[in-house]
This record gives sequence, C-alpha cells and structure tokens, in this order.
Amino acid sequence: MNYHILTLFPEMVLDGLNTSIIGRAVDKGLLSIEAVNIRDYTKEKHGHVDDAPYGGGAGMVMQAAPVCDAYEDLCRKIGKRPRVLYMTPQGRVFNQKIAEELSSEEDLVFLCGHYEGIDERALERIVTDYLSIGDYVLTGGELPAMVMIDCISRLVPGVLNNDDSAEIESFHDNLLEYPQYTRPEVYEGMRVPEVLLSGHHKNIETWRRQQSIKRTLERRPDLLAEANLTKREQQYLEELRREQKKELAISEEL
Ligand code: 9D3
Repeated sequence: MNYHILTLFPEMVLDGLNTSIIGRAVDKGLLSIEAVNIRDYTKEKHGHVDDAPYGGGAGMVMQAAPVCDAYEDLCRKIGKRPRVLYMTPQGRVFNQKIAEELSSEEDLVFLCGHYEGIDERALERIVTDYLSIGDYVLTGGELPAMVMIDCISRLVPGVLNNDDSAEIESFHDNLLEYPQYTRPEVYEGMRVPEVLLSGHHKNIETWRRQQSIKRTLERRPDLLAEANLTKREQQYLEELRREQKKELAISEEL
C-alpha cells in the first residue's frame, strides 16, 4: 500500500506515522508513506496557497490550483490516477468496513484541508471520496488521515504479527472484547475470575463469549443488531435483557 498525503503540514503526518507498528511496516517495505507539501505547488511569488472567500465570510480558503497541480504531478510520477480521499467533517463517517474496502487499493491519496476548506472546483475535479472520522470539530484533516492510515494499514497482509491478524476476524462479530486479566491472582483484594484459572478450555470459551455479550449490551447495545449469536447465546442475551428491565423497574420505584 502506498499512501500519498497532500497537506500544508507534512512533518505533522510523517512524525506521527513513522513510529511503532506502522513504522516497522514501512521499514519492511509493506507500506510507503509520502507527504506532499501543497505549498510546493504555488505559482505565486509570496508562496500563498489560500485567499479570502468570494462572497465574504471569515477565514481563508485554500486555492484550487496548488491542490490540483500537486495531484497531477503525483499522477504523472506514479503513472496512475489513484482515489482521492478528502478529509472533511461533511464526509461519510469512516468505519471498519470502509477501511477493509480501501485496504485493497494499491495507492491512496489523502487530501487534508486547513483553514475554511478548499476551493470547491479542486474538489469537483479530483476528489473521489468524502470522509469524516466523526461528529466533532478538529482544526484540519491531518489527524483524520493519520487515523485512517493506521486503521487501513493493520489490514495490509504482513503488517501485524500472526496472533494479532487472527483477531481481525473476531472484530467482525460485532461484539466487544471480553475482560483480560494477568498476574497476580489477587490485586487489592480483587480476585481473577475462577473459571480462568480452571484450565477448562470449553468453560473459558463460554465465559468469554458471555462476557462479550454482556459488555456489548451494557456499553454498545447498537452493535447487537448485527451480532452473530448462537441459539444458546441469544437465550443468554434475552436473560440479560430481562434482568436489565427488572433493575430499571426497581430504580424507577425509588
Ligand atoms: C471552519 C468552518 N467550520 C464551520 C463550523 C467547518 C469546519 C471545517 C473544517 C470545521 C472543521 C474543519 C477541520 N476539520 C477537518 O478538516 C476534518 C474533520 C473534523 O473536523 N472532524 C471529523 N472528521 C474530520 S475529517 C477532516
């Protein structure tokens, strides 16, 4: 996977992505991350890449020409016209499914805006996908690009070790993970659940699935609509829901 990030702040993305797992994958040649400084494509003598919005209003708008020229130069260099993902609060909200779909591309361009955004004509000309990372306000598209690159990269074969790779599948169950414990057996009077010390693998498996279901019901009930549960597990979920209702009834009597 080759990432190309069009930005006014190349060092911000490069510094953030050349560490840890992603950095190692770059060293192994599984990924490449290139930051293109949009400012390098200005034709103005003072190096301006932005100007006041036509029609008035606050702030500055990034001009179309440097953005489009940066993309065209990239296309010429690599001999193809890859997808351009524009980081914008107006985009579709990024999720694991979108990450999986994007992970099959050979090249991806991330276009990061700053100020009040980018001249609409540049977007019309080059953008293929409008993507957001959620409904909150940031100062620019660099962090969203880094979030998406981190997420997509761990889906590229060889980036994770084999143990972690196996777990990619299990996220797909739409259940949250079960709680984890390590030594000591007793911490501040709190014991590790007995079943985990039993060595009884079948019971441990059942307990962990039940904990996942319980936790998902408590913290992310919206996920359960898409979860794949066995008949037995659906019964367990119904039992939990009945208990939830009872507890609600009790708390409302107070
Ligand atoms: C400054 C104008 N704002 C009107 C309230 C709109 C706005 C534009 C650009 C607000 C923030 C930004 C900068 N954010 C991003 O570029 C961005 C973003 C985000 O803020 N939240 C979630 N996902 C994304 S992707 C890009």
